[in-house]
Amino acid sequence: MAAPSGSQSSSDDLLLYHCDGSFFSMKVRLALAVKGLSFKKRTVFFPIQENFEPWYMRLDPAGLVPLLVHNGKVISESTRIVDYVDTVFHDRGPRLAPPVDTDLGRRVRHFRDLLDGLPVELYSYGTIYHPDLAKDSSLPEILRRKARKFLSPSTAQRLHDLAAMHPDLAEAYTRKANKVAERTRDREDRGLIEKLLDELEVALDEVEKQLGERKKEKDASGQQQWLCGESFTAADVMLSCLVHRLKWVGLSHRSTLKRPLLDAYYLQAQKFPPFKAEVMYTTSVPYMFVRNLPGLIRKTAGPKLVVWAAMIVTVAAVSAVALKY
Ligand SMILES: N[C@@H](CCC(=O)N[C@@H](CS)C(=O)NCC(=O)O)C(=O)O
Repeated sequence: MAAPSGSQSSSDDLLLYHCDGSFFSMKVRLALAVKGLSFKKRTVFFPIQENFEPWYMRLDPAGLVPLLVHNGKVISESTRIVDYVDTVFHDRGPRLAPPVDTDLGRRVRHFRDLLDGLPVELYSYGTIYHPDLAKDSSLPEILRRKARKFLSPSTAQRLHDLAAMHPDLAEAYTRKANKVAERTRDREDRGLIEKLLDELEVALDEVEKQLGERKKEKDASGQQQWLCGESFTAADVMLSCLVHRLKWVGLSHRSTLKRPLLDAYYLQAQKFPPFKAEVMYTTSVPYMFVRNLPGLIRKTAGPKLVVWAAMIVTVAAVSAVALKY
């Protein structure tokens, strides 16, 4: 989609390396959609640890998604990406991070910092390692198993092997191997996860209080409100994705079930078209399965297998139709 006239930058050259179910990827997809920017997506397949491949580590030595490439410029870190597109495409869509010399801007900055500082990854993996901390998780057991494997000692070993095979990336691989080992320790530490969940609740209590202010404004003006005001901002990018993630991993009893305004906020987000498209659908398990399977087969078994599979499905479909009539 070409930028409308008057726009200084075209979004045509935006390429997002992402993964459907990744929390930080969904933040960026949502921000891009709210800004109304068109972008190409390239899935980085976690089940086969594609983010460890040398071509990807050369793009991002941390080996993480999301990663945005705009006109050849590589930007990592979800919050930086959101700020980047908000600044470069300041004339497209709403301002996600309004200037901090306004009340709205200061509020957005405060809540965004508060929520950005939460260790979301440890909530997800903490409940995968300690399933009894979760209730009614929507995460299928197969994904939990995959996630546990992702952090097994064999993963750290694989990274050390890759460091030996690719001397130019040795430092990056070794750093990543150490990080995997450190994260595994944190995730296994039940006491730490429980403490982090208690701290999460303190932050959500502050959010609930702020939503109370918005409710008063809505009652007075009749205008729909988000976390900081009438417009959907960077603070909402983070909050809506966070609440969705907490529900996904079975932590609603620590979040929306205890906080009616947060619950109403989540219902409102679910009706917001960019959220529906880039967060809800893309994290539904059937969608992820159908969308990612062909790419995964192509990557692991080669293009020939995909052609054969397509031919078999076509022949089967034609035969089924022919036999019926
Ligand atoms: N601080 C980074 C975190 C990115 C991150 O942790 N991404 C996860 C997926 S949600 C990832 O790439 N994990 C793969 C790995 O740790 O090897 C951001 O905000 O973008």
